[in-house]
Amino acid sequence: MALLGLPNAGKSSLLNRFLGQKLSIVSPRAQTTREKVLGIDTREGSQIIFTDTPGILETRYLLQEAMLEAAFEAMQDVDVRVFVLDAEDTGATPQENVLSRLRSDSAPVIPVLNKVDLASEGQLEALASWTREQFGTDGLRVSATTGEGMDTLRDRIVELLPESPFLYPADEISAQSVRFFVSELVREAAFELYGEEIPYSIAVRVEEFREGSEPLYIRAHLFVERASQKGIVIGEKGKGIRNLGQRARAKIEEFLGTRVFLDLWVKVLPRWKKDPVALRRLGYSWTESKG
Ligand SMILES: Nc1nc2c(ncn2[C@@H]2O[C@H](COP(=O)(O)OP(=O)(O)OP(=O)(O)O)[C@@H](O)[C@H]2O)c(=O)[nH]1
Ligand SMILES: [Mg+2]
Repeated sequence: MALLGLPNAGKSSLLNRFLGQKLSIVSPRAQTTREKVLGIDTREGSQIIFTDTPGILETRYLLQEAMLEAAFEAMQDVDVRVFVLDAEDTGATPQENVLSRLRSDSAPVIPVLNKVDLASEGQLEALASWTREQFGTDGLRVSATTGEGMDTLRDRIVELLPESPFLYPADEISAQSVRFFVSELVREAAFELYGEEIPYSIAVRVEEFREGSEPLYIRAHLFVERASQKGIVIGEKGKGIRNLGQRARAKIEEFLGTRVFLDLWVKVLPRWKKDPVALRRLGYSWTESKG
């Protein structure tokens, strides 16, 4: 199944809540997730493969094209689509072209009103009547924060999933690399520390991951678009990058359950968000015609 919706609706938070583990990065700011994040949940004889996706957005540069494509690709590939709405933001409904894609026959849609812990009854009713119009059913009320409604949502998903042999071993939680999650956690720390456009101009790539070392040695490059941004990230006397390193290290240690030495380097990769060659180097992909 795929978690789909506008940016900031709470898709990644829902994935983490389902898995009972922090897998996908979360921030109060929109457009945090840039790629699909896979989470595998096996229990009581069923296996759900959750796909978190980037928020569906209007694209202005190539990175966003890749993000949008990842979301649409997930929408196409899955058996069940969970369409997440931010219930406290009644205006946040997507445009008709997105809705018609969502409603297309290839997979059922479960509309979900997330953040019920923040929303008023009036907001919930307004959105429920909107989902009734669009999908013929009231949005399921859930909260990724309190866990409200999540069991019901899980049951609905399982009901709609087709019978199939397990695709992954029962003890596996994701199919993506540890390097990917490490780089994501560095990005999450950057969202917490830096304002304005900085987190959006940062890409992270793990360059070295020394298995067997104690503490585990990880070297990562943090790419920014301009020299001025490098200055901001590093900060006065290196204070910024030290803070970032500490925060990111704590997150990575929690994720890996082991002590980590995190070696962060800031590099300028001019206009990487718009440059097909740079984007590919950073692991983003999209169909060729847009590159
Ligand atoms: N109060 C409350 N806050 C929530 C809930 N779900 C998510 N949030 C908050 O909403 C913000 C966005 O959450 P994310 O999970 O990053 O949202 P997203 O849909 O993955 O966003 P993008 O990756 O940018 O598309 C974060 O600050 C979350 O803590 C909820 O049920 N209740
Ligand atoms: Mg997200």
